[in-house]
Amino acid sequence: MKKISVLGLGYIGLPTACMLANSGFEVLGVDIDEEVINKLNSERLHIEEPELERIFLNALKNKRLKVSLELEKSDVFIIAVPTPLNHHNKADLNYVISAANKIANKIEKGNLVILESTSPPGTTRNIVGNIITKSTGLLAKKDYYLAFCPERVLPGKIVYELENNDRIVGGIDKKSAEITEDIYKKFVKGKIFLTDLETSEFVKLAENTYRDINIAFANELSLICRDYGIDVREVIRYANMHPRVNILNPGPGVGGHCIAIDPWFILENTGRKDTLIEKSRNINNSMPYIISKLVIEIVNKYNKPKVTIFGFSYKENVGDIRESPAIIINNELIKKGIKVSIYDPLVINTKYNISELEDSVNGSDLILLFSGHNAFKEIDLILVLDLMRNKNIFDTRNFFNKTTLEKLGFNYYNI
Ligand code: SAJ
Repeated sequence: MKKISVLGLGYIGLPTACMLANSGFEVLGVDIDEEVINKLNSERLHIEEPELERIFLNALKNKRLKVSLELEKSDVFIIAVPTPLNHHNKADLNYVISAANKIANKIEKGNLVILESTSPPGTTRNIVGNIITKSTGLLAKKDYYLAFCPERVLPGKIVYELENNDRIVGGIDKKSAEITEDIYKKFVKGKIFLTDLETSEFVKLAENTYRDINIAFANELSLICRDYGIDVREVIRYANMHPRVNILNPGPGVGGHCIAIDPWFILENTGRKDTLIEKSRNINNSMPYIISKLVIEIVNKYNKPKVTIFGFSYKENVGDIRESPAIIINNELIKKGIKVSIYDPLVINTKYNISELEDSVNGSDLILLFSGHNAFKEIDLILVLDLMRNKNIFDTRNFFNKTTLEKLGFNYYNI
């Protein structure tokens, strides 16, 4: 039986560690955050994700999963740490570097090192590989195996997609890719494709960049449709009936720690200027400012206006507010002296002004629907209408039915 260490117990590392443990491996999960380790050791999760608790408790019950602040000798090391964006739109690889150094202290001949964290092309070979060689003298290919195996799972469906999505494995050589495949195929029901390191790193970035550009196109269409007085949602709905057209949805901006970041990683080592990728990023980044401006235009006519944001997370049905464009909207409105209250039952432990439903809408002049959580379908809109001072609703996701809301007495706005 192989011993696998997973470095980084966040949204990807923890579910992956649980999956591996439930597939029969002896797994050590390692994290630098003492609070995370303490929580997990007392059988509590530090992140919310459907099905995660079930597989975590199962892994503990089977006594296959241990978590610790300290890394141990292992047959396989999987790096699943964050790769955030720095202020110059470059990858901050400090967590990867630190994980590689830890592995360098424990690695032995014949071990396998896998990077899962989304990274600019070349990171596995030039950062992880070089750190290990420099500090141990061990050479990838000759003395140990090295691979990149990107996660491709959707927050909100991580456990399901970990099991069911196809995987792309890049190896420094064929053998590295093959032994990585042997591990993942223990729990992955999708297909596993083998390629080289840089191709697999690039594939991951290309996927998220494709989505970002598609959303930017939808957002640009929404602005152009405004000029014409046409409903962009209807345009997209009809256009998508064409068998080779699939336009995504316009919205109040692209958030999260993947799609808003990865397009920059593609550009990182190229020096290319004036790219479609960068322009798309800029269009998506401009959306929360455009929405803020439209909202300000509506509420500015009121004395001491108040706006209520419904849904603060970066997208529907998750509690994650990392890179949420709602934060920008919140700040822009506050800058203009507008009072903002937030209703989001999924967001916990935040410094932002989150209230219960009734408090959040009491005396409000406008509801801004930012993320369309399923739970909002149950809201008693008549009660809400009653509590509001002015009955405006700005629906950035086409979440509500316009006719229904207008019949109830709302002034309905969208992008
Ligand atoms: N969004 C729109 N319009 C759309 C779809 C999304 O404005 O039509 C916005 C969302 O509201 C959100 C942002 O884009 O703010 C990103 O949401 P998402 O659901 O598109 O993606 P993520 O960031 O939650 O997950 C993505 C996924 N990548 C792809 O679908 C290609 C996931 O499979 C990746 O594993 C994940 O990034 C990751 O970790 O890289």
